Amino acid sequence: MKTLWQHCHVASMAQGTYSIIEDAAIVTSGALIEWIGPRSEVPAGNYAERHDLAGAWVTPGLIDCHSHTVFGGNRSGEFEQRLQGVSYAEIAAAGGGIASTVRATRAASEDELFDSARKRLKSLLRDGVTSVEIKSGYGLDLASERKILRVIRRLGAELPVSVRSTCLAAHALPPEYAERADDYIEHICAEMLPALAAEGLVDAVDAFCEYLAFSPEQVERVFVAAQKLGLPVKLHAEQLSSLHGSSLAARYHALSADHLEFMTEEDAIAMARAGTVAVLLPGAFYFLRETQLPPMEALRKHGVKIAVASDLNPGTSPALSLRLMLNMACTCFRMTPEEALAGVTLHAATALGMDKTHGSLEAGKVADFVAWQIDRPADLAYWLGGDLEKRVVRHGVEVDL
Ligand code: DI6
Ligand code: FE
Repeated sequence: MKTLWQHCHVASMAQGTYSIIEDAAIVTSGALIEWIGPRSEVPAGNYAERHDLAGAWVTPGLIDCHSHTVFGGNRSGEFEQRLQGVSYAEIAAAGGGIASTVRATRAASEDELFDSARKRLKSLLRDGVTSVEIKSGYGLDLASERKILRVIRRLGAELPVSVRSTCLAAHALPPEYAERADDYIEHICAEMLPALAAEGLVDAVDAFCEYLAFSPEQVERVFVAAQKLGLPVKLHAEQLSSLHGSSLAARYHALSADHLEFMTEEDAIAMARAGTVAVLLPGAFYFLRETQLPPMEALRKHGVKIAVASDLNPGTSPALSLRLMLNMACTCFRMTPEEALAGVTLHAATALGMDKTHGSLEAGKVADFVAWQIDRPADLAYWLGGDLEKRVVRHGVEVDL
């Protein structure tokens, strides 16, 4: 069934630039874009449906390529503590931080986790998100990681969004393994990853490379195990210190290295060579009041693709709007609105290994797009959150938000 969408302008984001088509039209056939171009050149045809987009600006559906949407509890109490001057590291050392979310997540039922995550995910969807990556990592034992990953799969099955699931078992050291980080890494590699992968619950494998999490040597063992299972890797790297996790990620041809405030120019060169995407997370930067900026000039100079994501998590980025992250990427990191939009469309798709089918509006790609009632594409990064008037189309069908 062919559908014609017209009376719009398009920022197709092909090649990661606006690639504007004024007075455009889009022909979809089932879930795919069959044709896109100036309205004056629309192929003649028998269209089953015609939609008037009322002068909207059409962009690809937004892609949030880094989130921890599934967790128990929340940490607004720690937010208050931090405002009294207690640091994130001090809270973590006192048993709070990730450990407190792990306790709440282990205690929650699968249905409870689903219900709370569903609400957060719906908030992202109402902001124009049509694809999202969600990580496990608040379970830290086989049964609890499985529970989270099953919830992630269920979110993708029940909500109008394409969901990629990432196993982040190497997020933090669970209490049962206190002082035995190497044993926990061994458990991840020998038991958890093979079991979870065999159950079809894992699309990629992530780890947290940081002095308060896992060393580059430990991360490398996780990468080797992931690659044996044929799973792509990604990494939380250089968020709080410079351990060159991003260079390690590049050596393993990681899809992405994420955070990166403390990365060096050498890391950027390695990532550019490997095609590893730099995923910047301005919500965490803002929420932690970080002052070290990611090296934007080095990333640009060496041609590293830059994505932007919510990092939606209870500790460092309780971000329920991806568009707000666009504004923060521009305001905090001095990205241009065009770079930021590429960061939540084409480059985000690359960070998830789905750029052949998603992330830009081109014939042959999946028909995931948003028709925004805005004056210019830069408006998406300009307004601070809020609910912009829009129509969302996923797989060629209008979504009811
Ligand atoms: N980096 C982060 O910012 C989050 N995880 C990570 O590896 C923090 C997660 C949390 O504090 O709950
Ligand atoms: Fe994260």
